[in-house]
Amino acid sequence: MKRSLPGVAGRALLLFLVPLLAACAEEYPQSTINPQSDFAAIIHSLYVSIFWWTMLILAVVWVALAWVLVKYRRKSENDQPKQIRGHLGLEIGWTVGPALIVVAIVIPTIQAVFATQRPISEDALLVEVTGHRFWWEFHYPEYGVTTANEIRLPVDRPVSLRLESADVIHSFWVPVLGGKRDLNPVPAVREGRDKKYNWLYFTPEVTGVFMGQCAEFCGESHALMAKRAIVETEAEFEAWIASWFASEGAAAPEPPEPADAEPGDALPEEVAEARPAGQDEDPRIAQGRELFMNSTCIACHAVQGTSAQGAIAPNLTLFGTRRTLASGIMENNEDNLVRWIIDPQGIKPAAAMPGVDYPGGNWPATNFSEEEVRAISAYLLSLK
Ligand code: HEC
Ligand SMILES: [Cu+2]
Repeated sequence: MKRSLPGVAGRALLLFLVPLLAACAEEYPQSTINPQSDFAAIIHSLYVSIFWWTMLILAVVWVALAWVLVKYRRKSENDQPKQIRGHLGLEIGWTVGPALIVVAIVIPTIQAVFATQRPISEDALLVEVTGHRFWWEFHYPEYGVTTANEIRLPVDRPVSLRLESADVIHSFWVPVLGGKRDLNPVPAVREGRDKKYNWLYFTPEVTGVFMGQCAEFCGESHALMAKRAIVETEAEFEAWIASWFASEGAAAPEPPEPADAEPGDALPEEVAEARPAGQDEDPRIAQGRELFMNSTCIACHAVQGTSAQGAIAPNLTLFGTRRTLASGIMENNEDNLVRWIIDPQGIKPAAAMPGVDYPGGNWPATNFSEEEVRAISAYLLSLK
């Protein structure tokens, strides 16, 4: 196949423009030089200071090089500068010089490692993060809340992420907040020993929606394993927790209390107010709920306060409030959701979910008609 020159030039231009324009994306790009947490700020200032020191070294080297080039340039046919073999001073100089530079880099680096590794305050919000092929699970033991793919964090409260994988190694990375840190499968340990987790500690300092993704190759759809961190005010966060329990009805079970908490002090008061049943009159939603609750969906997915209590796939409580679908790879709207339920593996190769006409995750094809899928989508989007 012959390619015309303009075609090639066009492609080259595109190759150049795509990253350039991607940098102008509306959402915060996945930039490590735009720190929004204490962790990211420590890394960033280390990076900036080392950058300027290396610029200084670069300037010194270039000036010396220019000086040598001019001073020792060839002036005539058989002109040769003085030849030297073995110069102790020079050799010590170019060994000790770089060694000192390495030391100068190592000291602040080690300081930054310790500063970002130390467990933060006692009142840190604990989130247990589990990586799955190819999605993220976020469990808040303090509240008994579980969600997926969009981690919500209150601004200015230290967080402590406990990282674990359900299968292969993944890596948590929301560049503006910090990371990346691996999520490893955590092997069982003998009685009385503590499991060894990886931890990530930081305090988000700015509200906003921040992009992240898996940063350790984990299989076919690794590149489609994104996520969002939603940093919001304390009040918004508390309201989210409350609506999580109020979402589907009165059947909300008590969340497990942490062993050392006073009974009842973990939850905001609104939790008790369940949403009145039957407030949605759209028949499509009712039909969708019926289909969802009577199909294999609930073998894998959970919706708080309903009989759907599957725990091996994303928890779909408050799904209608999610901005994104399928671990942050597309906007959460009805069309995308319908496409996803019909053909998850077409969108995400090797996703462990069945489509309407093929099996997945050890469950058979769901065999829904498009109209049924639309009803299910309407139901899921009504979960707010
Ligand atoms: C075998 C278990 C399984 C079954 C059955 C199943 N799913 Fe899933 N589902 C998954 C997994 C695993 C994912 C995550 C896929 C990924 O992102 O890699 C998922 C993702 C989703 C998502 C996106 C969640 C998010 O956080 O963005 C929706 C919505 C969904 N499934 C709906 C359904 C519906 C509706 C049904 C029934 C028709 C269903 N699923 C049946 C396993 C299952
Ligand atoms: Cu991954």
